[in-house]
Amino acid sequence: MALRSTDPIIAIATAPGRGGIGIVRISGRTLDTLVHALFGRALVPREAHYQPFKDSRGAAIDTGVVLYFKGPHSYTGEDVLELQGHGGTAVLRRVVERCLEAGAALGLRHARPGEFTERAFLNERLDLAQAEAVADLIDASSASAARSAMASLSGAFSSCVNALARRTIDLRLLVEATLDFPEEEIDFLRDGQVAGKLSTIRTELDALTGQARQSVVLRDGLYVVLAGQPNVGKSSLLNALAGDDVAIVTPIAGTTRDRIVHQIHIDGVPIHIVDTAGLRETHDAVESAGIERTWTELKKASVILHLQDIRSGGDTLDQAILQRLPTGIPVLTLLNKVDLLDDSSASRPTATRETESNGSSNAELPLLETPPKTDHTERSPVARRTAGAMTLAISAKTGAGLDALKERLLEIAGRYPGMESPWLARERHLRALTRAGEHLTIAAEHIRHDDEALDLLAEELRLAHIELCTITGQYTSDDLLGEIFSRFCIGK
Ligand SMILES: Nc1nc2c(ncn2[C@@H]2O[C@H](COP(=O)(O)OP(=O)(O)OP(=O)(O)O)[C@@H](O)[C@H]2O)c(=O)[nH]1
Ligand SMILES: [Mg+2]
Repeated sequence: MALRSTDPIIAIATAPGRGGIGIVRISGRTLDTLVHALFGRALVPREAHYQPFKDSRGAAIDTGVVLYFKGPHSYTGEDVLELQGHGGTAVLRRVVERCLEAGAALGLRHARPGEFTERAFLNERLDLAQAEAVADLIDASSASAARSAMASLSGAFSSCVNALARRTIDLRLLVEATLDFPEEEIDFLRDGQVAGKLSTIRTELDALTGQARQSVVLRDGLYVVLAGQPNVGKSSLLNALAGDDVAIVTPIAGTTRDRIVHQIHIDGVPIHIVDTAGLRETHDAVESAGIERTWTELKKASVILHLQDIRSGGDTLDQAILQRLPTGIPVLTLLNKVDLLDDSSASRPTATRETESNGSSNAELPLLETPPKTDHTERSPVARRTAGAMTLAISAKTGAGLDALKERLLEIAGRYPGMESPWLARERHLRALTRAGEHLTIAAEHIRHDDEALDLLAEELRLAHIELCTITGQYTSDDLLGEIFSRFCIGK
């Protein structure tokens, strides 16, 4: 892909469909001749010109406002022309066609997705993290995500990364200068200066990584997968959390076959709830295919909700499911249908007759950290799996326990009330920060072991520095750029 081509480019910048205003945007090294061809005169940069947009025979296609920005004082750093007309698909297409015709001699062509922002990056109007924030701002689905994306776009995240990169450079200079005087190496390491500086960088990097991790959850959300035997109420829970009839619910075991994903927000945190086919032995080919998908989804989960029927929870099938769940992913055991508990279990602290009879749908049921001593839960695999495991009694039907469930999900997301990520980071940034941290760990080992490996220490610092630079795009391959910008919408 000719990523760095400098042909002038054009695209409709507004969303497809009908709208009050539609904007066609053009960017190129120099657009003065195109301006002349289109409007028969020069346009004063940064002034609004009310203009007819005419076809080649002089007939009006539309009338609107034209803005001309001379590079480098523009979004892309090149000359940028914006034609703001009426927001109809056909009229905007005609404007684009007319511009392509008038700009044919210049080589004007349709822009690829993200190509305007890519040019802004290549012309150093934005660094890479800021360019990514443009897409994140457009994609932000909650007010807090939009605020954080805006902070990243204005450079808040980049400046944290740059500050860290500068400190790393200082340390590299110190270490590399000493490389020239090998006899002083050991003293140099022993005087603690390097260790001190390294540990300061480490502390800052860890803080930044923690914030980035928080921010990735804010941006990408939690991937919460519902799993359990057929008929335990997975689809009912999805519907209850979504507040909508998203999935089909029937008393027939094996209702859900395909995976169903629905996004909700809890306290501004996006949560993707994934409903899956119930897990059991089956000879039905379609159901088996569904069950295969369930296991695939479970591997991708950030949290697994293991649903069980509270009346039979923890039976051998539940145990077998629990054994097969992927390790390293937090599992919440949900004992569903608490509304169906009969009188004999009225001693349960979590589900009483009153809860059901007064119809309260938001009755708060406490977390069952210690399983109550009843037949139902003695068999349930409460807290047998991991230290992080938790059990909660809920009713997808009445809504009991769902507030506690939401709270728990927010805790797992690492979020507490009022907390907001100061900027928006992506998984890519988090990976780079983590890798930088790994290089610093190895660097610290070299110092600690006093192994005269100053050159190895220098190399680890260099690698950590490069990782930081990939975030802002100072060291970035064309492949990565292609991948990042291709995910933008056209016209941005
Ligand atoms: N009383 C009561 N019934 C429930 C509750 N949750 C689900 N049900 C009923 O249980 C039956 C099965 O519910 P589903 O939500 O379809 O169960 P599922 O786990 O998605 O089942 P499959 O898709 O077959 O795996 C339906 O008749 C629901 O109305 C609950 O909390 N209380
Ligand atoms: Mg279902």
